[in-house]
Parts: sequence; C-alpha cells; structure tokens
Amino acid sequence: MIIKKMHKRLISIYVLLILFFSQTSTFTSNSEFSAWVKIFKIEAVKSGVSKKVVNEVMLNAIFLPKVIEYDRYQPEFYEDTYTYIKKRTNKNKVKKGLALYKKEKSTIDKIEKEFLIEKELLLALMGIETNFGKYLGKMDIVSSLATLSFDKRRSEFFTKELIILLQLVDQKIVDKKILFGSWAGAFGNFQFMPRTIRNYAIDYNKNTTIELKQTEDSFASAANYLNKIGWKKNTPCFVKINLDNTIPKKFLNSSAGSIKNKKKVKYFKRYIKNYNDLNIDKNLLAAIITPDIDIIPGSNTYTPAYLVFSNYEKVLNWNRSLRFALAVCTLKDNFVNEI
Ligand SMILES: [Ca+2]
Repeated sequence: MIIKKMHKRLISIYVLLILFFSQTSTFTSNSEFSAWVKIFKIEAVKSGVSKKVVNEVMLNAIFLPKVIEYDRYQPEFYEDTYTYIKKRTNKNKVKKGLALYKKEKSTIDKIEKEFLIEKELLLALMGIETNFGKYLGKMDIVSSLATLSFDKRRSEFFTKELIILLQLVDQKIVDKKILFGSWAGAFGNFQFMPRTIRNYAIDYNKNTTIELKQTEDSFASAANYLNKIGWKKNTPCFVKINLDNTIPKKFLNSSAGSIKNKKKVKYFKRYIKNYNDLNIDKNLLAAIITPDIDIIPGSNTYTPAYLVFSNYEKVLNWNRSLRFALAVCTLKDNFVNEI
C-alpha cells in the first residue's frame, strides 16, 4: 500500500515537472521569438522595405507552434508513393477539374495557347495544390513565414521569403489584408511562395492588381512560371518501369534535391524489364527514380521505379518532392483521357 502511494506521488511529481518544463520552454520560445522579430525588422528595413510597412505587417506576427508540427510531419516524408498518388489523383478530383474547365474554358484555352502549357497540367497543379481553390489555406502567412524563419531547420530560406513578401506589400503588388494561405507561407490557387509571385506572377487581365485567388491571373501566372522554367509542351514527364535487380545502385535516385546520373533511355535497356513496351523516344535523356527507397522501412528498393525526363524536373522546381511531381503528372494524364 505504502509503495503504491509513493508510486502515485512520484508520478504526480513527474507530471508536474513535465508541465513546468513545457511551460518554461513555451515562455522561452515566445520571448526568443520577440527578440528575433526585432532583429528581423532591422534587416528588412536594410533590404529596402519602408519602415512603415515593416512595422505594420510585422505588428501581429506571432509564433505558431502548429507550423513547426506541420513542417516536421509532411506527407512527403512518410506516405509511400502509391498511397500518395492515389489519394491525390482520384476520379472525384478529375470530375471537379472538368467542371472547372467547362466553366472557364475560353480563359484556360487562351492561356494554354499563349504560354504553350497544356491545360491538363494547369488543372492538375491546381487540383493537387488546393483542390481547385477549395483549400487555399487560412493561416496568416506572415506569422507562418516568421515562425519558419525563427525556427532553425530552414531559417535562411524562409527569412528571404518573408523579406520578399514585405517588399511585395511595400510595392503594392500584394495587398496585406489578404495574406492568408498555407502553413508554409504559400498563397492562392496555385500556392505561390513570395519569391514565385515576385518572379512569375502576372496581372493577366490588366486591372492593376495580381489576383492569385482568381482564375485569369492565377492560371496565367502558373502557365508563365512553367513556361519560364522550361516545361516543354507535348513531351513526357515520366514512365513507370520494372527494374531488373542488376541495375547499379548509383542510378537509383531517391532524393528530390538533385536528379543524378542521367542517360539516354536506350542506355538503360538491359535494366528495364518492360523496355519494349515503353511508348517513348528512346533517345530522350532520362534518370531513374525509386522514391520509396529511403522512407519506407523494408521497402523493395526497385519498386516502384520510374524513368523521369526534363519535364519532371520542372515540376520538382515547383515543389521539391518526388511524389508530388509524380502525382501532378499522373493527374495530368487522367485529364488528357477526359478532355
Ligand atoms: Ca489582375
């Protein structure tokens, strides 16, 4: 009995200690965050943003612990390729995309012709990024970007993004009242990061503001972006292959950081069991990806495997995730069969 009581008491002390330390750590990160905001504001002014805009926009920036949780638990890190693609390219998604296309046909067709980007690709990107504008995100992206800048993991990248966002507000390209988007600071129908807005977004309907939550400006901006980074219309993105296990490991790419060891398709002939069924130009430059190799414990390293081409890397430019690019090109092909 006494032992039981002691045990209970120990547990309560333990719980109290945990509570104490977690409170302290929240307190510490809040005060550290405020100190970081002060330093950041000085840097932003140095980079040319007006003091007035820096103060106004940063006034309500808060540390969002949820953003850190999302950052550490992205589906790209734990979902296997088949699950990831299946979830994002189902019939329902195709149906929704077709409905949008029917409604906006003349605008989308015009943009396809002007920027030489397949309408199916644009629909696929919008479908995967925001489910056709349904999930634009409700996060205050100034706070999201500030949280990720304050956090150590990718501080430099997000600090630059936040400064660019302030510059866009300062130059009246972006309205500070509508800065709601994803936990990672992306915005609009196609989830543009501030840098993408600055480099590629356009006021297509020429009404002086760039409206990335409206069809005309958002589709034209996405098409302009893909065109500028070198997407080639009517050339393939990827094909699925069955690999022979004699393939040297150096040819297996499993990181989206950079795609290595590219060769002409015909070079890989002896390693691809379904080579003769591949309906592609065998002189195209290609690389092999095996996306599940690192994240799925005990996965068969050779399945699934894909040959990927230059267009695939353009989608990686958009979002550095092997699975994301596969899902986008899969959904694109699903639309091709329907439109
Ligand atoms: Ca506009």
